[in-house]
Amino acid sequence: MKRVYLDNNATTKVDESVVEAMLPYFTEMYGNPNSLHKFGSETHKGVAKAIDQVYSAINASDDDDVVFTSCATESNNWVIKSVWLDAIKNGERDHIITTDVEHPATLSACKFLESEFGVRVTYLPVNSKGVVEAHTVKDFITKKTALVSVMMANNETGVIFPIKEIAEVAHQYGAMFHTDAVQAIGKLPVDVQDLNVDFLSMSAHKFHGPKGVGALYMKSGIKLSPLLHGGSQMGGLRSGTLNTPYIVGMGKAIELAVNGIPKMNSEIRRLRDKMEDALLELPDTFVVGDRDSRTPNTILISIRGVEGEGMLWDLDKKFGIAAATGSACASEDLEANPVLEAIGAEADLAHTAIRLSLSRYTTEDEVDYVIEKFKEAVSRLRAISSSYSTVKAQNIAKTH
Ligand code: 7TS
Repeated sequence: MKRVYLDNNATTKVDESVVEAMLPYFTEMYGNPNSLHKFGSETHKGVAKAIDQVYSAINASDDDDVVFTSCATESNNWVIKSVWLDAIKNGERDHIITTDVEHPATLSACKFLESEFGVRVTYLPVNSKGVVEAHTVKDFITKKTALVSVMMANNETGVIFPIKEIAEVAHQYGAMFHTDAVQAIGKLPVDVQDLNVDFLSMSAHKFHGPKGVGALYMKSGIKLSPLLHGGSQMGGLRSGTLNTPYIVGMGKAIELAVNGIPKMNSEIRRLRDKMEDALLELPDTFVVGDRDSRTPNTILISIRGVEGEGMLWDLDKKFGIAAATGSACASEDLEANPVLEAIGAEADLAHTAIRLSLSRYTTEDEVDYVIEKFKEAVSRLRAISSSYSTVKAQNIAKTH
């Protein structure tokens, strides 16, 4: 069976040249990059190159810090928990602002601080276009706000948030600003100096790098309490022997990802739009967020009258298509999904929200195949659900 992978917002395949760059660091150049001998200095060079690649990908200045972590979950947790330690527990402020559509890596850390330490957290809703606007942040921020954490692009919808404006609002009130840029790297230009963010999280496996390595950017002059105390690696901020092959892989991957942005915004955007236009020909469907305000690779399409799990099952098992649904279908679940709730999906009808996320490797042939099979799956599932409704209605009529 043909197989098409359209779940690139969950993870991506590792680029072959990234694997190539990593391989020697497992077997030939295995010295500890902090050792003083030649084995150490040659791996140290690989790490230094990766650091340069990350700095230049996000236009960090030489005085800023970029610390390699194991993933964005770690980077987000580090910021939120250290801000609590530094500015809330040992400081004057007691409030965090975030949005209710952040990844659980942010939301769960905030909820932990709320329940364990009584931190006040405001979870801002998205508007009908799936965006949190800067004026909404302004309505809730006070001089007691320690941190504003708003993602750069949403993983479910691809909707891009106005983080430059939000960072400005945060700074007007003396709060720090963090952005989870996991879904932005390789899809949008990310310039930390222009955006004026204090912290920025990323994860290599979202842009064709390996799993198990990420980074946290910290603006110069802003210091967080160390995440790991130990042998003083990474400037003492995150001790532990460096994961050299993965760091080298992340460096190569981010360089390729940034070079790939023009392709993402031309060819991949065209394929995404072609697929979106074709799928919207299905009656009772809509896509969340304006096309031009989304990352060029993402579609979250809501389909009335189809059950989400069934749709994913059909796509995967019958047609070999990998898609995702972070969002749910039945009314109880619908209420729990802030994205669908905000755009006003009716809670009394079954809605499926299927996420299709392309990568820079997605081809026209794959998109054509998905268009055809997606429509087939929706028609089949709608037919099943309407014949089920008819039988149910007949049975109810018989009992009266
Ligand atoms: N932040 C965002 C915005 C994400 O999309 C994800 C992963 C993470 C953080 C966590 O990244 P990790 O590397 O630490 O795991 N998002 C998804 C997704 O949308 N479906 O699967 C994983």
